[in-house]
Amino acid sequence: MKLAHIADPHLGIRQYHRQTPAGINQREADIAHAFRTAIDGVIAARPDAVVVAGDLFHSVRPTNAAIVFAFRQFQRLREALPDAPFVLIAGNHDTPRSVETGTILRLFEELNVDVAADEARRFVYPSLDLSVLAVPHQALMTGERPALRPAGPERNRVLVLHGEVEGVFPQDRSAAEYGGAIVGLRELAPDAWSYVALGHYHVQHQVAPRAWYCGALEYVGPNLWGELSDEADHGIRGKGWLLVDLEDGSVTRMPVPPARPIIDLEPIAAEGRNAAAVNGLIAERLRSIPGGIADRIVRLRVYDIPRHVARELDHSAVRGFKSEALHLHLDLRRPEVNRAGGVGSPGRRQTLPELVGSYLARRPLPAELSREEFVRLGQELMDSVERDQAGT
Ligand SMILES: [Mn+2]
Repeated sequence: MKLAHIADPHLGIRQYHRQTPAGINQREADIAHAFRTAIDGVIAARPDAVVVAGDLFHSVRPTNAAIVFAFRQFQRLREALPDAPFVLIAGNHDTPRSVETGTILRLFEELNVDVAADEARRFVYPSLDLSVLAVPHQALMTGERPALRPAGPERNRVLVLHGEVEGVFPQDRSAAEYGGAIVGLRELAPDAWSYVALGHYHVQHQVAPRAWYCGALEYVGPNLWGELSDEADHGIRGKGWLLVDLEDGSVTRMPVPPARPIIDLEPIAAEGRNAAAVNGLIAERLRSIPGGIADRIVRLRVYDIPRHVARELDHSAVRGFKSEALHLHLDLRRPEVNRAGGVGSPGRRQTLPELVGSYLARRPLPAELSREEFVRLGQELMDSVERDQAGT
C-alpha cells in the first residue's frame, strides 16, 4: 500500500517585489507552480492514500486567489483518485489564533477530504485496512494532548502530525520555523506506527525508521540561506514530497524542481581593499554565474567592509544588478570592531542584525501577533537600515 506524504506548501506566501505579467507576486506564483508539480506527481504515482501534514496556506486568511488555486488542485487530485483517502491537517501557519475566526480548510471537505483543523481526529478506511490519526497544530497547544498511539485493529496505522520533534531541528535555529508545538520522540512512539508523516520542518529529515519530515515544496521559510546550509549539512538538495510503502516503510523521494536557481556566491573578503577593488570583485562574482543573474535569487556576502568603503561603492551598478535579479541580497558586513559584543558565545560575537533577530525571537508578544512575521519585519527593517547606511 502506497501513501503520498506532502507538507508545508505555504500557498499564498508573497516574497520580493516582482509581479508576473498577470499581476501576481512572482514568488507566490513560483510556490503555486511547485504545488501544481507535486499534485501532478501524486496523480502519476497513483498512491492508495494522500496526507498533507499542515501549512497548506501561509496564513490563516489566505487570499481568494490562493483558496481557488488550492481547491482546483485538490479537485484535480480527487477526480484522478476518486477513492483514495485524503487527509489534511492544519499547521501553525493555517491555524486561527481565535476560535471565532474559523478555518478555510473545512472547505475541502466538499471534495471528500478528511480535515483535522483544531482537534485530533481518527479516520478509518476499512477497504484499505487503514487508520489515520490526524493531529493538527492546535491539538498539541491546548490542555491535555491526545495520546499519540494507534487505537484500532487496522494493519496500516498512520500518524499525521504538524510540530517540532524535540532534538531534530539543527542547533543553529536561524533557519528553523517558529511557533511549532514540541513533541518528544517517546511521545511520538514511532515504532507503534506503520508510518509517521510529519510537517513543520522544511528540510526533508528522517526522524526514526518509519517517521519522516518530507520537507516543504519550495523555499518558503524565514531564512532561505540558513535553510540551504541546513540542507547541505544533511546532504539534501532541494525540495519534494515522499511516496511511502507502508509494507516495508521505505520512502521514495519525489523531487519538485525549484522554479528558479537560488545561488549563494562565494563571499568577498573586503579587508584592505578600496571601493574600486570591491566593485570589481562584486561584478566579477555576479558575472561568474552561468546564465547570469537575471530572474534568479542571489546572495553575495562582503565581509569586513568599513562603512566609508561601503558608501563609496558603485551604487548605480548595484541597483542595476538588483533590478536584473528576482532578488539580490548584497550582504555588506562591517569589520569585527563595529559588531555588537558582549552577548552570545565568547568565541564569536553576534552581528547587530543577529542580535536583533534573536531578541525579537524571544521577546514576549501579544497572542494575536505572528512571531515569524514579527521577526521577519524586524530583520527587513535592519536590512534596510544597513542598506541606507551603505547608500544602496
Ligand atoms: Mn511550515
